[in-house]
Amino acid sequence: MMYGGMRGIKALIWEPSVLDPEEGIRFRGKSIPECQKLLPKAKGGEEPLPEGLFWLLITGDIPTEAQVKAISQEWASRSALPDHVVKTLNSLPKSIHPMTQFSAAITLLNSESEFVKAYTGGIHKSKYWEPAYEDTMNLIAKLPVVAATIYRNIYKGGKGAGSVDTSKDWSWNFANLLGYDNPQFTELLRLYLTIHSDHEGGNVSAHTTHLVGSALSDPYLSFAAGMNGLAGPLHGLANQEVLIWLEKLREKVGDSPSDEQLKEFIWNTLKSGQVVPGYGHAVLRKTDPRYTCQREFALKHLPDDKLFKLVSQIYKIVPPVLTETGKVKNPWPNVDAHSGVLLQYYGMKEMNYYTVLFGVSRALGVLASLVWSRALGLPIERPKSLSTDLLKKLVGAK
Ligand code: CMX
Repeated sequence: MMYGGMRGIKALIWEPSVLDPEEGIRFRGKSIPECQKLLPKAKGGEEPLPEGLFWLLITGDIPTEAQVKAISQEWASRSALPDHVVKTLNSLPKSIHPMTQFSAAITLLNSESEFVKAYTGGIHKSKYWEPAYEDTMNLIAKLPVVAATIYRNIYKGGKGAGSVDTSKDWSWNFANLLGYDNPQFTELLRLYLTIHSDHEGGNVSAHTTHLVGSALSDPYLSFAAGMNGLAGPLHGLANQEVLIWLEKLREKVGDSPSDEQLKEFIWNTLKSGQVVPGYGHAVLRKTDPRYTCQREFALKHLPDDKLFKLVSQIYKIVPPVLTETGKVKNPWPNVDAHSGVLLQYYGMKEMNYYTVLFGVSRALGVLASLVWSRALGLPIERPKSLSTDLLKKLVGAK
């Protein structure tokens, strides 16, 4: 376990969600289809509002429509960015990866931290959770503005697109700031921001946020650290990598390859020592329900899209190939295998940006948990490590 990425070690307390290897994620005991059914929707919409999911993650209860509306208003009213963050973002070269910009802006936002102010002012430790909660609400409120500023700067010549409307929900405002006015894209964003929010505590972005927070670094610094982990290709960056891989595939074999051509391309990826992005998981042992619900969204809204058809064909071919390698523990697709296809369909073609959307969503889960960590008074995290020599002695190896 020590040499194998600590798989299976039960070592963390994480209240908002638990991941079952067969069934996938449950948010406070509720599956994704249950959340889609139970959580409040926007007027005329079918997908859950992420505000409602946040309420569920942090309190354990399904909110009413009025409670969700109150969160939407709260976040819209807290969304303004301080000047130094806007100026810094506007001065960064376009060549800097969107995730690097995202993490830098979040780090800089710690100038606003209520937790830092309270700690410096000598707050009693039993009250840590209160300023941690204020920072959480402020940070989540500001993330769409940060993310959209990065998007407009890098891809749209820095021209802004609308401002935050306090009568609208968080995803509507985010879509508007990004410059998208198709109501179906906004619905997709509501679903996307709901399902990427949390995946229990051991994944890299969640565990990092938790670890850094345990040193009483404020929620901004803790979450920025988590985002640097999300930016790795084996974690959140995989949604970008999937699209890059698909582009290479289309260049090589076109839009309608035969199953044999696909198989050969997949084997070539594996033989060149690379992973098939969007497939496999450290905990899951079945198709990720986050993949399935995005597939259902595609079947409903874009059943004839060429790229969706290709992704569906890949879904049939990759698992048996990965199984044939004899070493991949989970040959099934994860969330990242499907998200990019949907974004492409609605015109968001800039694949390098996709992980930022993942990051905005991930804030809901990891920050809900951070508030609980401070409320429970969890101590600084400090597991024990051993050298190989000591480990050999411990197990009596010669
Ligand atoms: N393609 C090729 N090889 C894969 C593979 C894939 N999709 N998934 C696992 N393997 C390989 C591993 O690299 C490992 O190989 P070595 O023994 O040569 O090192 C072997 O199979 C065993 O790995 P595992 O126990 O099945 O998987 P891990 O728990 O070590 O890793 C993960 C999990 C996700 C990193 C891995 O499946 C992977 O690299 N997938 C592709 C990247 C990806 O989609 N990541 C996103 C995950 C979801 C998310 O966090 O957003």
